[in-house]
Amino acid sequence: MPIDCTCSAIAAGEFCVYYQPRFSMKKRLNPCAAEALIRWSAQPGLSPEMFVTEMERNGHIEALTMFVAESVCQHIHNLQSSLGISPKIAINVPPALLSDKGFLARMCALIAAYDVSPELIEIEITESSIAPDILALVSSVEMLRSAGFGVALDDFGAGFSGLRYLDLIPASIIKMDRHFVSGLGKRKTCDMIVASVARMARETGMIAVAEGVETQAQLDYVAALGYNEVQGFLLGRPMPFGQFISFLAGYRARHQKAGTAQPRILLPAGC
Ligand code: G
Ligand code: MN
Repeated sequence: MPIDCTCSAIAAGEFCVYYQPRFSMKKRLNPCAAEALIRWSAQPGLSPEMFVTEMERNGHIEALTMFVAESVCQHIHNLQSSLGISPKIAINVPPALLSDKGFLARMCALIAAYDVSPELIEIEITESSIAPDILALVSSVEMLRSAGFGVALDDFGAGFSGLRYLDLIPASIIKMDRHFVSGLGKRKTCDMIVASVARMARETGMIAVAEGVETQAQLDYVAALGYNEVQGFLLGRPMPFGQFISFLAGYRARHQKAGTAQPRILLPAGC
């Protein structure tokens, strides 16, 4: 890659974090969480897939991930103090970094510095690269869960992990890859896979999230299968933090006007 994907670009403030909301099926599609997504503001033409892959290769992914984690903690702190809102936010972490013993300590130091509860942070295990040591990964996930963090199997069904991860890793959330969601009603295999994952999640007590929901038909389909939450362009695109604040504030204003009950995570008592 001709562009210099290194820590100096992070230090120069060239990156920012966008947020894509996730919605609860049970609670009339209330926003219940969001995924933090890195964007290279100084290189808008470069897709995150391209530079994240390059940084996983050149060893700068740890710095990038910790930049996202710190931004997320800062933003949660900001939302708590300015709006009284405590959103649950997911961070994408490659398995090699997650397996590193120091990762948990760094996450604990960050949440302590910004006074953020671990229950508000969800670690998504990405499937873009293979786990170098599955047992080390399992042990890291166990420690993260014991410390109170949520852990998600991201892009489930795509990439490197699949059923072996499901068997071994004590995750709390499973995110059905958007490839299979996009094939719903079109390909029998997608219908079967998306249905089986809903069932596996239910039977193992995991939260099932359908990713990449772009149409009402897909939303209806995953709702009928019992998915707990949805994420996708139909309901919300990734947005900069400023817009995310307005989205949450606007949602709260509409909600209060309607005089309905307070939703679960975003609007704690007293807001
Ligand atoms: O792999 P992961 O699920 O973390 O990827 C998130 C990426 O998926 C983001 O870049 C986001 O823009 C993209 N994305 C989110 N929702 C949708 C969707 O409904 N359709 C498509 N095609 N992409 C989506
Ligand atoms: Mn993800």
